[in-house]
Amino acid sequence: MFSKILIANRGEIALRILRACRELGIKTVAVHSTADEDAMHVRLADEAVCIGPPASRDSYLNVAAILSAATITGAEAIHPGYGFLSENADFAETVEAHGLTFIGPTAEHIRMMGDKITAKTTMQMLGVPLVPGSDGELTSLEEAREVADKVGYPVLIKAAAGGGGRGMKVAQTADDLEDAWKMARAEARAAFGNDAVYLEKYMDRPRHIELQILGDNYGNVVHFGERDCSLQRRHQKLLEEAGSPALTPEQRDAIGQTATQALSKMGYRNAGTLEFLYQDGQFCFIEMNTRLQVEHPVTEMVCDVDLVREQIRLAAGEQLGYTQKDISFSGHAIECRINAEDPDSFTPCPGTVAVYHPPGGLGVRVDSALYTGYRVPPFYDSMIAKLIVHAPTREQAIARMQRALDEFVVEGIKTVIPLHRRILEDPEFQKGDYTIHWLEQFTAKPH
Ligand code: MV4
Repeated sequence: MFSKILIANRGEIALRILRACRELGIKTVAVHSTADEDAMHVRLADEAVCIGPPASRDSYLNVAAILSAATITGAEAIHPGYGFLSENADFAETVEAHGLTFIGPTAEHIRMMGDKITAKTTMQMLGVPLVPGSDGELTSLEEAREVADKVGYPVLIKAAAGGGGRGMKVAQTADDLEDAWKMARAEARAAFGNDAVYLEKYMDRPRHIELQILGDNYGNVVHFGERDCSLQRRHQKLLEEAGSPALTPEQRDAIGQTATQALSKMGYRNAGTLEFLYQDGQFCFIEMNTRLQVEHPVTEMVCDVDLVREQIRLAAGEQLGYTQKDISFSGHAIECRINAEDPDSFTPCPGTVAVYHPPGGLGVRVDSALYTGYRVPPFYDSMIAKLIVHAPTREQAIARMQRALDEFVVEGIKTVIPLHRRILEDPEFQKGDYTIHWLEQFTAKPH
């Protein structure tokens, strides 16, 4: 096991990793920008190293500064958290080349999944169901026409280097296809320096369901069930649930078995998430995330597992030590992302937190690096807390979340807490009856 880990991140996820390290008896090194001198992760870590000015590209994305910090402090491993360098294959490779351990998958698997065409081709080969579409990269507009005619309109042209909603163009009919093809390629070239594109049938009202998996270095892979992340706005998730209100335990077992078999054959290591679109009872793989995700706590609550502890153990070369049948699902969990944003316009609202009083009580968890008097800097993501509840049933989880949101006091800055309260009292949400389009329609309605 490692004796010292550097945490290459900030905010609540830096604290989350720090806490797992403490429980494992591992010393921690925080890194921070000059804007984060007063940040909680700096205060709580055993050591802290300033790695640059406020802009992320000069600090939290500064590979040389982070590696220097690891070297001078004698850290043996680096946990990247989410965002920043977490899915940068070159970073993972450089960390390992310096004799340190990257806490995550291999650089090869990160690279493979970063190319959405390779990711899909690999998954298809391993028996994971896909959205109907092109067999790999489209080589010409003529080929795009043939595939689109075969799968039927509307279709999407997606960038191989895209993901998370970037570089997608829809063609409603054959008349739109040439424009979509040209625009998708031009945008992909400009944004990613790679104009490879592929085509998929457009699914009009899917849910976004993702599956959490863990693999050790010896071919053992297990899954921890699904999260329903359909409640999003402009590709920013706002509320997540485990399990999905749309799935039965049998459907979960089936997709879980397909996915774990595939990842075991790949030799996938550490944490990963398979993203699916789910519509009319069908799972269609779209992308894989090779990192710990923001919404991992809902899985932790229903499976009673510490996913960060597991990531560290596995990166240190330990075996999983359990099999799929040892993993059980208990109750229901919901996470509300609390962003420092205007709840109507979604404009970021950085500033000083005048009063911070988080909720508590049975089944309530708050992952946050906030404190009274903290100044939310304007340079980074606006998420300031995650409020997670766990209860025996979804109905009780909703009631518990409503109670916890009522207790939550954040003064001095605007937050999306009022929006969460409106969502939780909505009858359609309460029925679990929503798709990826629901939140955008909900927030457009007057209230
Ligand atoms: C799709 C789709 C409909 N049909 N693919 C957007 C982000 C990227 N992860 C994939 N995305 C989508 N791919 C097909 N064939 C709709 C989306 C999509 C979406 C997916 C997941 C979560 C939120 C979304 C919001 C808009 C569109």
